[in-house]
Amino acid sequence: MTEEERLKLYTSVVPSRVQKSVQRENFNAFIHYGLNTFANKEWSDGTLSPELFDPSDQDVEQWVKVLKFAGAKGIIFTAKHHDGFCMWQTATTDYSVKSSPYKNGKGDIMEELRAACKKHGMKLGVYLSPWDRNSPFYGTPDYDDFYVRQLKELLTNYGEIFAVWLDGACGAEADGKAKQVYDFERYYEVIRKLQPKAVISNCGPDVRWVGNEGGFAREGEWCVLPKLDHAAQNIAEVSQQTEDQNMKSQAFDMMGEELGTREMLEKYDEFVWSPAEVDVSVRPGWFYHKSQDRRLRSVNNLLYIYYTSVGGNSLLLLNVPPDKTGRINDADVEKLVRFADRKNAAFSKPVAVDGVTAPEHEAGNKPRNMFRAGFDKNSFDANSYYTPAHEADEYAITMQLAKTSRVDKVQIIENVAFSQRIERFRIEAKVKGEFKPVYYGKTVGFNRIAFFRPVKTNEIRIVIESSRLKPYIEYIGVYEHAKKGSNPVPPPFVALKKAIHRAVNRRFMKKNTPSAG
Ligand code: FUL
Repeated sequence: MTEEERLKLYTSVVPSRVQKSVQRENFNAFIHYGLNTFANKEWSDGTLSPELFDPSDQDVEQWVKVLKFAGAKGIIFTAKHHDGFCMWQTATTDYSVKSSPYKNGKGDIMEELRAACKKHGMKLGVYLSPWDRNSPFYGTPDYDDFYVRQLKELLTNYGEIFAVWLDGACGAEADGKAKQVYDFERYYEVIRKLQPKAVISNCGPDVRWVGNEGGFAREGEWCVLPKLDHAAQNIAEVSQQTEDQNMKSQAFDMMGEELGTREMLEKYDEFVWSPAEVDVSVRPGWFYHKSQDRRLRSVNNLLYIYYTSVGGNSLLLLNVPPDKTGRINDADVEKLVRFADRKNAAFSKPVAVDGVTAPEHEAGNKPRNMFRAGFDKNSFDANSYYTPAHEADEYAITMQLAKTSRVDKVQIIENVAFSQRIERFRIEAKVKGEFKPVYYGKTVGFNRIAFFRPVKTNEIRIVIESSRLKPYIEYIGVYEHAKKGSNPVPPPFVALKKAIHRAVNRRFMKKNTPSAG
């Protein structure tokens, strides 16, 4: 295949309908809540008494209000974590809220959440851990039936579900149980049938785990990736079991710096659309622990995670765990409110663009389309965009601002109905009659927030230095510096932490690579 044929192949890969729906609203909240909360545990072993589940002031509506204020569009709830304790009225096991003192065994947190989400216009998703440390079926051929029964209850009785999050963690061997081989294909089928609009995340075909739980998004993030086994992607141990998969994991390193580059794609012939999701907790743990009340992420850190994930062609799934009262703790509420205030302020001063010059456009798809008034970042409009008439080595788009402003952010959105194309770009600002670079970027995709030190200017130029065939751009937003601190500074040690991640990963790969012969 020629290079051009390959580029045509890559750019023929586009998001599915369900994938588009989460990419437009790409900030969701994660809720880890269950028996662990009451036992001060992260991974309890399935033997804790249901009696422990006894929140003193259960208020699901408070969760929804706080998370909505923070800007989340959906909530993914741990209906069942690894301990097997079910937070809904299930017929599949007694290890559930039914056996707890909460509302005399009549409570159903999933149902309460459904009602609260509906009331406040929040989307609801479920996390149903495949690993179950309580189920007597675990490790036997009957487990899949049991799991599917649970899935069916959750996907039938609680209204529209926007995401099903399949966790890959599994420590069954440590429990002395046989390793369960999950029939993921069967789970996918059930989900597609019962909730056709839901995305299947993590160990699923629609949304890919970014590869770490530390809030690190990649600087260059691609959605077009080689077609690989989704189920294996997150289960490090499982994906290392067979030689075949081992080969794949070497080339396809989940923690690696950049996936989906031309060099990488060259080795493959089949490709899929696979957006990354950054899942991270506001606290050190996924569940609430009182001892961590003073160890929450800083507002700057939360903002940095937001800018680099939501603004880095990734989804963000931010975990906020309720405490033993059944409410989100004041410490977390305060943090989220400050985070939301800073984020809202940061985007409160869009700068109007008066004139734009760009390479000659394809008929109908003029540069003005990128700046149309009233653009709603959350609604997908595949029919309005700018694209040049011809292929070129470089594409420069120059914007004359309505007034000289202190600019500190530019947002760019590619029209992903034409796939993801931009590989490298820079942003320049005209200062004293000359263009000076203020930002160098790699990918754009469904959202790029380019942030930099404020620069006083009346003209901004975006130079696309490399693209997979010509770019299709749906939106460009220029923002004025709103107030001090509205842009985050990279948290300390970010480079060091990334280097550690890479080293750990290299060691892991080395250890798990079968020696020749
Ligand atoms: C991991 C789990 O083991 C953690 O407890 C948490 O649920 C996290 C989101 O995924 O695999």
